This record gives sequence, C-alpha cells and structure tokens, in this order.
Amino acid sequence: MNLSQEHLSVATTCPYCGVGCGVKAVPQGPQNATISGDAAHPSNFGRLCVKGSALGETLGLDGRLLHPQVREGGQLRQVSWDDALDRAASQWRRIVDEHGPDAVALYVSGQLLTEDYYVANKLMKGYVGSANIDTNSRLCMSSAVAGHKRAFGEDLVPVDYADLDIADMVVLVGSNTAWCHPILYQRIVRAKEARPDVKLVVIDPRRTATCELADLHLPVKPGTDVWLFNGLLAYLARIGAVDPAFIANHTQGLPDALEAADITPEEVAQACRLKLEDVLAFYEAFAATTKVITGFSMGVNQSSAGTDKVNAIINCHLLGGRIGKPGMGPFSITGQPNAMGGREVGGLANMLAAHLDLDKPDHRAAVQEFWNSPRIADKPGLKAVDLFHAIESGKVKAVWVIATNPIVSLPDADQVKRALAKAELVIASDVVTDTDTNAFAHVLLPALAWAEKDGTVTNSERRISRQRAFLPAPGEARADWKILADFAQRLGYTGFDYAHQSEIFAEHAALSAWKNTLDALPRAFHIGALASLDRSGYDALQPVQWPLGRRVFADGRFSFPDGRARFVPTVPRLPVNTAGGEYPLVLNTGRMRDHWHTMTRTGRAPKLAEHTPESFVDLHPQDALLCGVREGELARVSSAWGSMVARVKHGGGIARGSVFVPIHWNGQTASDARVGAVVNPVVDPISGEPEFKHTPVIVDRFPVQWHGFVLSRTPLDLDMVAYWTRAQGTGFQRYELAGRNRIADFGTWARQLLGVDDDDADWLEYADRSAGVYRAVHVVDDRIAQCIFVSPRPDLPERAWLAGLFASEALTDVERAGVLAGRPLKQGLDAGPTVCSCFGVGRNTICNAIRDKDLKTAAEVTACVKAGGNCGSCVPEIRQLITVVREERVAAAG
Ligand SMILES: Nc1nc2c(c(=O)[nH]1)N[C@H]1C(S)=C(S)[C@@H](COP(=O)(O)OP(=O)(O)OC[C@H]3O[C@@H](n4cnc5c(=O)[nH]c(N)nc54)[C@H](O)[C@@H]3O)O[C@H]1N2
Ligand SMILES: Nc1nc2c(c(=O)[nH]1)N[C@H]1C(S)=C(S)[C@@H](COP(=O)(O)OP(=O)(O)OC[C@H]3O[C@@H](n4cnc5c(=O)[nH]c(N)nc54)[C@H](O)[C@@H]3O)O[C@H]1N2
Ligand code: SF4
Ligand SMILES: [Mo]
Repeated sequence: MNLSQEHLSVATTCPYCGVGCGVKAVPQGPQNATISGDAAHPSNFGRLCVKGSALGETLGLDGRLLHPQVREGGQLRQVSWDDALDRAASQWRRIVDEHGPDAVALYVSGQLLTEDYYVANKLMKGYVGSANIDTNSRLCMSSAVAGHKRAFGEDLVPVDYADLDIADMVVLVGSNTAWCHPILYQRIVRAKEARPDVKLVVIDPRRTATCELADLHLPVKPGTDVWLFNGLLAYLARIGAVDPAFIANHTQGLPDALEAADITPEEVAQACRLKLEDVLAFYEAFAATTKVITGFSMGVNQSSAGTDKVNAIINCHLLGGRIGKPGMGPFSITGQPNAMGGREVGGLANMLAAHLDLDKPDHRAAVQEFWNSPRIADKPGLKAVDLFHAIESGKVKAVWVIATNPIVSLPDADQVKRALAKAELVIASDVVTDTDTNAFAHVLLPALAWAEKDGTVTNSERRISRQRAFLPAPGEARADWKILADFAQRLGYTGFDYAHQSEIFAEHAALSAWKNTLDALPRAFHIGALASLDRSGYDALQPVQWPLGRRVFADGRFSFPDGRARFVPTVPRLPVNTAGGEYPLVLNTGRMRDHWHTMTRTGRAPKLAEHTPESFVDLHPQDALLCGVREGELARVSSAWGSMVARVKHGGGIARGSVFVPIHWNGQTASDARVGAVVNPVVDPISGEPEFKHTPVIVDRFPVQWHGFVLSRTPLDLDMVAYWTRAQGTGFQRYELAGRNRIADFGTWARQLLGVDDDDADWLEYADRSAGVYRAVHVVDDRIAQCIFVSPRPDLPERAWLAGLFASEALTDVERAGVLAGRPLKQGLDAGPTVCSCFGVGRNTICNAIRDKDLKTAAEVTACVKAGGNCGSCVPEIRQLITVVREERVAAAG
C-alpha cells in the first residue's frame, strides 16, 4: 500500500480462519478493494496467507443474494423485507403456539460476528424459551469446549500466540497447521529458524505439508490418540517427570487418571501402529522439555472419543505443571474466525451466555435477570446432528439456518436434505443465492458479507478484533443482527431495539461482568471494562485480549469452586464404526490449502482455484490396486450412509487402509463430490461432535467412456454429462468432465454441450475418431470463447497454458494451431499447474528454474522465481519439487 492510500485504508479482520489476522482494505470503487496485511495487528504483524491475500477477488456481486425472497410453488420470488419477515415471523409464531418453543430452532455459525451471535442466542434462550440453538461449532470446537470444561471448569484456552515464539517444543496433534492456520505455522517456522533446537512433532495419520519441517512425524493409526497420550502420562509419571507441588496445590484426580492410563510404550506402539523408537523419542523429548505447547484441532475434536482426546492431552500438561506459564500449554486451535466469540456468547445448545451454564439454576436466574427476559430455557437444546434428526421426524418444524451450509457440512448429509425437505418452515440467511442448503429455503434473507459487515470477532488466542465495513451494503442486504432483531420485534419481544452493533457489544461486555465476583458467579471471561465503550470508542477499538491484562491460569487458579484443575480419566476406545467386511477402508476428510469450506467465497477467486481445481480421493497405491482403481481415473467412495465420486490420486501421504477426501466440493461445484453424504453421523457422547475423520468405506471404479475438459466464458448445460466439476478461472469457468455415453458425432455433441448453435461460428476442430480424441476451439471476435478436449483416457493437455489464452485479445494462428495440437507450439509457454498462488507461479516454471539454475533450497527458488515469497504456504511443495528434480537427476545419471 502506498502512503497516499494509507488514509483511505480500513483496518479489519480476515473472515477465514481462527488465526484472526488483521487486514487493511483500501476501497477501489463500490465492489473492489486492495487488501494487505495489517502490520499493527498483533496476531499477524502484517502477514497474510494466500486465502487472506486473495480476499480482493471475492468481493464482486456475481451470485450475491441481494434481495429477500420467498418460495412459492417451488419458485423463489423477490419480496420486500417486510413481506419476508412477516411471513417468517407469523409461521414461526403459529408453530410455537401450536407445538411449543421446542418445535423451532436456530442453526447458526462461528462465522457470525459476536454481536449477531449474541442476539441469536438471546432471542432463542431468553425469549422463545428454548435452547434449540446450535451452531456449526458443534462440528468443530465442541469437543475442545467439553474437554476444557471438564479439566478447568470453564472453556479457556491457556496459550497466546507469542508463546509459540518462546516454546522449545511444539506438538501438533490432528492439525494441518501449514494449510489451515498458515500464519501461525509460519510463526512456528520462524521460531525454529531462529532457534534450530526447537522441536516440532506432528501427530497425524497422514503425512501432511505440516510434517515438512517436523523433527518427528507420528503417523498414528486413526482414532488412537488417547492411547498415545495415556502412554505419555504413564511414562512421565513412571520416570518422575512430574511437578508434585503443582499437582498437590492446583489439581485433583491424578490417581484415577493414572489408573485409566496404565499402558506401556510397547503397548502404545502396537495400539497406535507406530515404531516403538518414535513413541519413545516423543515421550523423552516431552519429558526433557519444560516449554511445550500441544496444539490440536480437528484430528482431535472430530472423533467419537474427541473429548477424551482433549483431556488426555490436558492431563499430560497438568502433570508437569506445563500450563499457565510463558511458552507452554495445551492449545486448542480454533477453526472459524469467530469460533471463540460464539463460545463467549454461549451459542451452543448446552451453554448459556457469558460462560454461564445452562444446567445451573442460579446461572439461569442471573442471565434472565440481566436480560429482563420473559423466560429462560431450562434444559439443553438439541445438538446439531440430533437437531436435524428431530426435523426429519417432525418434532422440530421450523429451522432458521444462518451463515452455514449444513447440506454440505453435516455428516450423513443426505439425511439433512430429507430433514429440510420435510420441515414446515426453513429460513436461510446467506450472502450468496445458490447453495445446496438455500435450495431448500422457504424464506431466503440477504445478509451483509465480510466487506460490508461491522462488529467484533475473537480469535484462537482470545483476542477481540473489530471487523470494519469498507464497502457499501449492496442491494437490500442487512446485518445478521439486524435481521434477527427485526424478527424478534415482530414476535412482540422487547429487548431488541438496538440502534447500532456497538450497543449489543456493550451489553455483551456488561453481561460478562454481571455477578462475576469470587463470591457470586466467577468466570475468567470478564470484559466488563469494555462495557462502557460508546460508539466512537467501539469504532476505534484496538485488538484486545481477554482476560484483560493477565495470563490465563497464571496464578494456578482454575474455574472450579475449589480452584483446582481436574485430571480426567480417559479410558481408550476405538471409533464406533471400524473398517472391515463390506467397508474395508477408513475415510478421513479435511481441508485444502486454498479453499474455505463449501467454497461460496474462495470458489470465486481464480487465484485460489488453481491449486486444487477438482476434488479427489487420495489413497495408497496398493489399496488402489485392490479396489481396481487407477490414479487419474474416477472412483466412487461409498459408505453405509451414502456415496460420492472424485478423481483418484496418490499424494504419497496416506497409509494403507485409509483414504482422504477434501470437504469443499458440493452440489454447486461438482456433480457428485459432496463427501458429507458419505460421512457417518456417529458423535462423541459428551460433546456431540461428529466423527468426521473416521467412516468405513469402500472405493470402486466409476467407469466412464470418455474424459474431457472445457474452458468456457459462458456456462455449460451440465445435464448432458455424468461427471462434472467446475472451477473459477480468470475470465472463464473450467469444467472437468467425464461421460458414460458413447459419443457418435463429436462435433454435434460438443456444440450442443457448449451451447454453440450458430452454423457460422468460428469453430475449429480436430477429431481422431478411431482413437476417440477430439479437440475444438470456439473463437468469438478473435478471442478464445471456449475450448473442449476429449479423450478415452484422463491424459489430457495441461490446462494452465490454455487458461492463459483467455487473457489475450486476439488468438494468433500459432495459438489456434496449438489448441488443436493440444500443446503450446512455442517452447516454454507451459507454466504447469499453479504451486504458488500468491504470485501465480506454476510447477513447470519452478522445476525448470531448479534444473537450469541448480537451485538447492526453497529460499533460492523464491529469489529466482518469487514462488514462496509471500505467505510461504507453498514452501513445503517447493521443497518437494527440489527433491523430485534431484531424484530425476539421480535416475537419469544411474
Ligand atoms: N485452508 C483452509 N483453512 C482452514 C479452513 C478451511 O476450510 N480451509 N477451515 C478452518 C476451520 S473451520 C477449521 S475447524 C480448521 C481445521 O484445521 P485442521 O484441524 O488442521 O484441518 P483438517 O484438515 O480438518 O484436519 C486436520 C488433520 O487431522 C488429521 N486426522 C485425521 N484423523 C486423525 C486422528 O485420528 N488423529 C490425529 N492425530 N489426526 C487425525 C487429518 O489427517 C488432518 O490432516 O481449519 C480452519 N482453516
Ligand atoms: N466431512 C467433513 N465435514 C465437515 C468438517 C470436516 O472436517 N469433514 N469440518 C466441519 C467444520 S470444523 C466446520 S467449521 C464446518 C463448516 O461448514 P459450513 O459452515 O457449512 O461451511 P461454510 O461454507 O463456511 O458455510 C458458510 C455459509 O454462510 C454464508 N456466509 C458467509 N458469510 C456470511 C455472513 O456474514 N452472514 C450470513 N448470513 N451468511 C454468511 C456462506 O455463503 C456459506 O453459505 O464444516 C464441518 N463439516
Ligand atoms: S491465516 Fe490466512 S485465512 Fe487465517 S486469518 Fe490469517 S490470512 Fe486469514
Ligand atoms: Mo471448523
């Protein structure tokens, strides 16, 4: 950003992961802005990962939901806000009157701002009088929440990011930090660069990009983390690596925990399918290091033993007093930008606001008194998976889905479809029109998106930051809190007449201080000092961490009445559904570097589409052989619940017996790649968090007659093809296709698919009928409009150089000939698939530079071709390419 723009720039926060990076946005017209990292923000000091850097590409209004709509006779019709809200509120009220408050529900999201979340929770628990409000954080953080409450008496994360700078050992459990929390990972990388003795241990069944820098990777058998950490607890106790004073003064329950953890390293190695020497190396390093941080995320939480996994980890930290002090502690890394804020307002069905408990009468009375509300929910509401079952069975008749896409993201996702099809009233608030979930909405409400909304979020280190609007509200979109408050007023509830979000924040802050004294209802979550912020103070609010001015647990006092932390006995158990028989493989699901969840936002950014343009099923080559599937071809993944189709890949990081499928693709981006349909709906018995990482499946061939792809400026008629997937390019859509039909006449078929009915169109084609190969290019006004490639095998030309042709104003004769030949006729034009999304550097460019200039380190590659020089997320891949080129050389020489 240059100096002249500085005064126009707005300081806000990235809307993606829980790192919560500060962003500076400089508006460039109504739908555009320049995005950069905020150097003054203490969570990222100016750095952004590739998703954050590409935020500017997601701001356009294409596909945005801009007006309220209601469904009539199956069709959506635009209506006024009054009509939409009147209709929603009158049906809601009728259902509550006829069937009681538990017949309605809200299903919300960790992507709401704290103010939105606060209002939603207040509405349901204090006014409707039901705790039937759950959130997608149930799918994400609920095991960590439950584990914290069991161990600490309150949901508290006792680590700050700065602790990563001084820790001597970082253990990452079930966390692909390099891809999912890139700026935190870079912080670990820098600590390790500065102090090479810092140890990094990664515990993950897959060898992920996060393992690249690890001193030790423990590829645990899926689902066995409790054995591993129980073994660590037993080992530490056996060798006396304990802090007796801390245990005596600040904890209780150690004997029972030790009894449950009675296991030797040899037994651990066997149960976790690890090498004994690796298990011992981990245990010895942990015992020898005081400043240890154990970071964990979905490989821990999303398990039928998720809460026990969390407590097994915390037990090990309590044993040596490795908590509450600089550079150490168990560190739940939150997923969504406001996962933590949602916990502060008590957005889960079994929580109350401001860290108060739903199951305690004095807590309920306190909240009701503060709200001055007509009622207060007095029993837990339905947790996400149960909620959608209750909708299908007709017990819950109305649901309002806000800022989440459950038909894609819940397990047994076809069940969710059935549930929404059955509901009497489905309201959905979203920022885009076409999502799998919105297709079932009766009332569709347009919300403000990131660039337009204004409020606060709390990140993984409990830091509250302002999100500030920097673009005008488009169409009739409104803030989520405002929509909820207007709805509440239509139901006749007072207590929702907020004029501005700052008033909601002040109320939330005041509630955190309400009765928050040692002799009443003490909680560490206390931001009472912010309750006096007026609007201008709120607008100027700088990032602030709670507890204000002190470290969590620094005094060794935990939130139970006796001040002691609890060791929790964790008896190891296998996942509820284990592989075998009809379903011999275990399905693991997770994230890709450049996509966010169901892609409603990252899917618009060409910069982000290139790294992984298509879904895949990654498995071990020997398992592929047994399943009869081949790399590059298509496979169906099926479970007892459902199935999906994706391309077979051997990424090299998957052990035998497992398959990995990314979570992002859905009904809008692929014909049949919604992995949620396959995932089993088993949940952790305590937290209710689904077992997303462990579903028994079978993989088999998805036979097709032909493979192909199309790059097109205009959308295709996809009903004609059995398999399709779509990705956004710069100025075009990229479609990967495959079909079961035998194509008799390629030309006619291709023109129909591409919607070219003009006989005089500038259409060039090449067909080799006997080989089943076909290529065509459609030129309009000298520019490439579309191109199509078909072959019986998936060995099609590289897409990257073809994509480049869409930028050119006039296609040259050489380029036309190149398209038909299926390769660039000029040397050196094919950059290959993108590796570095920030600078758009392709694989071939990087490999050529490594070869030609004999580059040996990622830093040399960066110096030469820029790749890796911005966010650094592709550095692991660059290192791999260096190895690949070296191996090529060795092979060529030998
Ligand atoms: N690029 C990107 N970043 C994101 C997101 C995104 O969509 N895209 N989403 C955000 C959100 S909401 C979240 S919750 C976080 C999630 O962040 P992560 O938890 O890091 O991401 P995942 O890929 O879901 O899963 C992490 C790892 O758990 C491993 N795992 C599976 N089973 C086991 C097991 O039994 N034991 C252990 N130890 N590991 C296991 C998987 O192999 C996987 O590598 O990411 C956040 N950041
Ligand atoms: N198989 C499998 N499934 C998983 C997981 C897994 O690891 N494996 N992980 C789970 C986890 S951890 C998570 S967090 C979930 C995430 O899953 P979802 O929450 O379903 O995913 P998103 O795509 O983030 O959905 C957000 C929706 O809200 C809309 N939106 C964005 N901003 C706003 C806003 O300000 N207001 C409103 N009203 N709408 C907005 C978006 O357009 C989008 O439709 O997925 C879960 N599902
Ligand atoms: S790490 Fe990336 S996605 Fe996460 S908050 Fe920072 S810039 Fe956004
Ligand atoms: Mo998440």
